[in-house]
Amino acid sequence: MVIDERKKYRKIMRVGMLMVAALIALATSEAWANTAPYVATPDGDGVQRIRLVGGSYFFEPEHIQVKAGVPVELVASRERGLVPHNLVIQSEVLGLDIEEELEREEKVIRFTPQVPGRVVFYCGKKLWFLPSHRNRGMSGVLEVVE
Ligand SMILES: [Cu+2]
Repeated sequence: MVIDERKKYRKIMRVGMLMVAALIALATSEAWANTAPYVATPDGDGVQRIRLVGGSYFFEPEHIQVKAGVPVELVASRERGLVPHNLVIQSEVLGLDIEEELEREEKVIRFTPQVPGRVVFYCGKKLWFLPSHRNRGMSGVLEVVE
């Protein structure tokens, strides 16, 4: 009897561990991993201007490539709907500390990355116990090249 209980306990633990592993895999899967980048080309005034739209639960484009040392303007907005979204881009290396609410109206976010590198941008919204928007796929990557 005691042995049966132990077996049952071990089985429950194994299933539990598998579920935790699956959740971790889900949480760390980023959709942009294999996408071709949207390569910004400077406008006439030398600014790399990129229109970025956030929605439930995506960013378009989700992989952006810009040149280091050239000013960037993200013209950011969110799609129609009631769900609030924001844009978070934080990287000490790239000198970026951006956290902006996304509105229906376009908002211009300006910065000039000085060094090459990569940073994941994402929506920082989360409702109650539901998975965060980031974990639901609302993330992308900003790649800064020489
Ligand atoms: Cu969001």
